[in-house]
This record gives sequence, C-alpha cells and structure tokens, in this order.
Amino acid sequence: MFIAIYSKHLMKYIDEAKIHVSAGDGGDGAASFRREKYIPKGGPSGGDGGRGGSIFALADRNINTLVDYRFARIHRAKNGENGRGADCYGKGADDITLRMPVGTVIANAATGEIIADLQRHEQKVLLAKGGTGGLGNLHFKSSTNRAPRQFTPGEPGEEFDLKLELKVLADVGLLGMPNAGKSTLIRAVSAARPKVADYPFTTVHPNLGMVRVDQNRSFVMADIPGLIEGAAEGAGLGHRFLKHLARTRLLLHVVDIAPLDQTINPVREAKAIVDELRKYDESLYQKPRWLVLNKADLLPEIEREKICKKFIRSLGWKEKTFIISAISGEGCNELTYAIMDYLEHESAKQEE
Ligand SMILES: Nc1nc2c(ncn2[C@@H]2O[C@H](COP(=O)(O)OP(=O)(O)OP(=O)(O)O)[C@@H](O)[C@H]2O)c(=O)[nH]1
Ligand SMILES: [Mg+2]
Repeated sequence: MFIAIYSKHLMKYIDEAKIHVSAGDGGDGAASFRREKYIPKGGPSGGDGGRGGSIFALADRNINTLVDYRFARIHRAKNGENGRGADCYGKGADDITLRMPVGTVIANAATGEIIADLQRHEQKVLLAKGGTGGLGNLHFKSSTNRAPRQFTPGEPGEEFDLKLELKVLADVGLLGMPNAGKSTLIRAVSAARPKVADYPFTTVHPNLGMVRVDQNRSFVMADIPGLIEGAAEGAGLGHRFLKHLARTRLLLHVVDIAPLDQTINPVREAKAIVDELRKYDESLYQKPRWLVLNKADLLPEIEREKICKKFIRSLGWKEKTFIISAISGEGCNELTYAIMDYLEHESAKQEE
C-alpha cells in the first residue's frame, strides 16, 4: 500500500506496485518442402517464426497513480506464430504498452537495478523484449544441401518481476482545529486509516491518502495535526506541520459546525486558524482555500442551512464552501469531485 515517508522538508507519498512482465516467445521456424505438380521433390519452403510481443512502459502525464497496477499485476505478451510451409512466415505478436505516471521509477525486483526513470511525457522504455522468430529451412539451402531439414526454434521472450515506485507530494491539505474531523474526512475519501478520537491532538504526524474519484483520476490529500490559536508561539503541537502543506495546490479549512461545547465560538476559532496560517507563511495564506463545514449531521435538518449561512456571513467568507458529514460520508463525493475538477483545471491552465 501507500507508505508515507518523511524527507527533510516535505512528506512524500510513495505509491508502489509490483508487476510481472513476460514478453512473448518467438515462433519456431518451419521445415517443409514444396509440393508441386510434376516436380517430385521441391525445395525447402519452411518460413520463419514470428517475433514475440515485447512490453514497453510509456510515461503519460494524464495518469497520476500506480493504483491500477496493483490490480492488474501480470502482463503477458503473445508468442509469435510458428512459420509454416509454402513460404509462410509466422505472424509477429503485438507489443503491449503499459502507461505509467511521469515520475515512475522502474526497478528489477530481484536485483534492485533501476531499469528506467520516466521523466518526460511520452517517454517509452523497453521492459521485456519479445523473442525473435526462428529460421525456417528456406534459409538453410546451399549448393551441397538442397533439401535441408534444419530450422531453428524461436527465442524465448524476456520475463521480469518489476517494482514500480512513484513519489508524490500532496495536492490538497487539510487545515483545522483539533477534533474538527480532518482524519475522519481523509478516512472517508481514501484508504488512509489515521486514528480518530474525540479528544484533541489525536493526530500527531501527517497522514497522506490517495483519493481516487475515477479510474486514472486521483489526488493526494494530507491530514496534519490540528492547529490552535498561538500555534506560532508553540501552543498545542505548534505549527511546524504546516510545512507539509507548502507544495499543496489547495487547502481545505475543516470546521466543526456543531461543537458540543457551547462555549466554543466556531467563527472565532476559524478566524484564529487563518491568522495562524498567515503568521506561519504569507504564501500559504494566499493559497486557494475552501471552507468545509463538517459534522452537519449534528445539526437539526431544518436549521442546517440557516446555521451554515450565518457562520459564512459572520466569517465574511466569500469563497467556495462545502457542507459535509465526514462520519456519514454525506457531501464527501461532491467535495472530492469538485477538488478533482479544480486540480485538473489548474493543471490544464499551467500547460497552456
Ligand atoms: N457527528 C459527527 N462526528 C464527527 C464527524 N467527523 C468527525 N467526527 C467526530 O469528531 C471527533 C474528532 O474527529 P477526528 O477526525 O479525530 O478529528 P481531527 O480533526 O482529525 O482531530 P485531531 O487529529 O485531534 O486534530 C471524533 O470523535 C469523530 O468521530 C461528523 O461528520 N459527524
Ligand atoms: Mg486527526
């Protein structure tokens, strides 16, 4: 599965998969003789075997996860056809091209040797070579041997166990007070399983989750420890975890819209978080940020809209807002699809 590693400055996510690639064998050459009317013994007519299919990797910038390779693990190209009589050459088999994200490092699983580091979009690398076809007896005719029976077998195709590895940074970062439901949200939308509990600072180190909205459409979300007022001065766990959000493209400010403790003023708390963000780093503060009002299930149905609207107004919030219940999953699909669309739209803009 995914492993989160800590680099010096940023946590990267390692997405990995092990696959087996097996190229096709070459077809055997044939040994046969012409049979023609009135000619009792014709010359050799055995054709060559066809080439076995090879397996290639192709870097594709539209793919950003190796998750599909954890499901489809064995990739086997077909064998070449054997040669036949009457000068027939065996047909070569089709190659197989495996599309992988740009940034994928491919290593031989047995030796650890790195075979390829896919750096550029459309970069193509041979992973396993198909066997060449054998020679038919056509090739063995000589002045001394007019009726050769020799032929050669096709070569076997190459076969390897490969390890694919992709390091990715988080695209989206969760921000919020302890207990806002950040870890519950990442659990709801990804396979990440950080601990969830009803006390503050349950999360003490960042967690990353791959959010897969469709096949080949996914992004990485980072759940970091909760932030409180005074974090810049070291309150709570401080604000050092904010560095993990430095390279994200979007922040989600998760707010508990229905705090059990009546003395809590969610608007004041939300403002405090944003102040801490700004104190930590102006560029992080300037990042696109969406508001996610969580625990909507705790609000009485009829008052939900009113309470959320009032909150948004008091905060003076003008940007995008989502109302969700991370615990029931309500509203989470809309949120992840909107994030995916946004990220894709931003990437497309950058390419222009
Ligand atoms: N009713 C309800 N409870 C929720 C919801 N989301 C989270 N909770 C509860 O709120 C508590 C805190 O949730 P967490 O996901 O641990 O919160 P967190 O933001 O990760 O907290 P820290 O890691 O301490 O910063 C837990 O008891 C959750 O079960 C929700 O949508 N509805
Ligand atoms: Mg947590």
